[in-house]
Amino acid sequence: MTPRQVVERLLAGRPCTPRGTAAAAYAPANIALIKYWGKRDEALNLPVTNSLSVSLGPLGSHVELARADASADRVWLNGGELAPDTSFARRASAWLDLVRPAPDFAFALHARNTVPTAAGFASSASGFAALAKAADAFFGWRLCTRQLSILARLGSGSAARSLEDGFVQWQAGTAEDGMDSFAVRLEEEWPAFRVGALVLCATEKPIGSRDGMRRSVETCGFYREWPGRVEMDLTALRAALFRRDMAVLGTVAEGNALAMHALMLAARPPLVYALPETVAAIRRVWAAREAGIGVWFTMDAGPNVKLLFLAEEEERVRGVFPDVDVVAPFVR
Ligand code: 2P0
Repeated sequence: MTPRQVVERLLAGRPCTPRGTAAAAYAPANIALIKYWGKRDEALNLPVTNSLSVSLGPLGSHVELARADASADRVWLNGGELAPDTSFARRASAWLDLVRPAPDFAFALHARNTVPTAAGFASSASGFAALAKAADAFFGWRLCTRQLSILARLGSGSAARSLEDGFVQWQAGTAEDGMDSFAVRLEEEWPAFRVGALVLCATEKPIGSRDGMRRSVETCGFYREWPGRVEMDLTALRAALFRRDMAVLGTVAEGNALAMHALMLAARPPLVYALPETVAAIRRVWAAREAGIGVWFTMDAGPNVKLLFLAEEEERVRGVFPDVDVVAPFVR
C-alpha cells in the first residue's frame, strides 16, 4: 500500500479543486510520555506500538496554504523562504504531492512555529498536523479528526498526535492500509500539569529519528521486548492519569524514555543522543527528587531534557533549574 493509495481512499469523492485562494490552520506540538520508536510500515509511518503524548497548547505551528504562481512549490518557514532542497521543504513537497490536484499545480506554504525549535520540541509533528488541517480547509474536504490524524501521519508519525489538545493516545492499529492507526484525545484534563524544557544543546542532531528508529528495530537484540514494555507502561500511565497520580505518571514516563534510549544504545552502530549536560541534568532531577521535589523527566531523540511536574512544584523546580522554559498545556 502506498501513501497515495491511502489518500485516494481517504478522499474518495471529495473535491480536488480549491474552495478559495488560501487557508490557514494551527496545530500544537506534542511531547510523548509513552514513546513511538519503531515502524511496522515505513512508507505509511505505521508504528509498532501505541504511544501517548501531551499537546503543548499555544506552542505549535501555524500553516497557510495557497496556490503558488510558480512551476514548483514555494515554502517559507518563520518568514524566510527555504531552498527546495532543505529537509523541511522536501518533506512538505512530498506530502503535498499526495494531495496535488494536477502535476502543474504548485503550492505556496507559509509555516510559522511558536515552538522554540531550539528548545528541543519537535516542530515536524505540529507542522504536518497544521498542514493537513490547512489542506482540508483549502480544498473543503471536511475530514474528521481521525482522518486528519491519518493524513498528518503520512508526513511524520508523531504528527498523528498533534490534531488534538490535552492527553492524546495514538493507537498503532493492525490494518495494512493504516486506516485504524490514528490518535484520539483522552478525557482527562489536568490543569496543574506542567512540562519544562531544558535547552542543553541547540545544534541539529547527527542522526534523525527516522534513521534512528530503523537502526534500533533492525539491530537492537532486545527490540522484541519493546512492545511488551510499552503496553505495560501504557496501562500504568493511563491508570495514573485517571487517578491524577503524578508520582506514578512521572516514574512510568521517565522509565519509558530511558528504555527507549536503551534500544538506541544497544543498536549497531550505537546511537547516543545524550551529552554530558544531559546526564548532569538527569542526575540533578534525581537529586531534586531525593530532596523531596516532585519532578521527573522525559527525553526524545536528542540531547535535551523535558521536565514533568505539577504547578505546585514550579517554584522549587525553577530553584533547581533557573533556565527552564515552562509550558502549561491546559492553561489558555
Ligand atoms: C515520539 N519521537 O513518540 C518519539 C520519541 C522521537 C522520540 O516521534 O519518521 O519525527 O516522521 O515518523 O515522528 C520522532 O519521530 O518520525 C518521534 P517519523 P517522527 O515522540
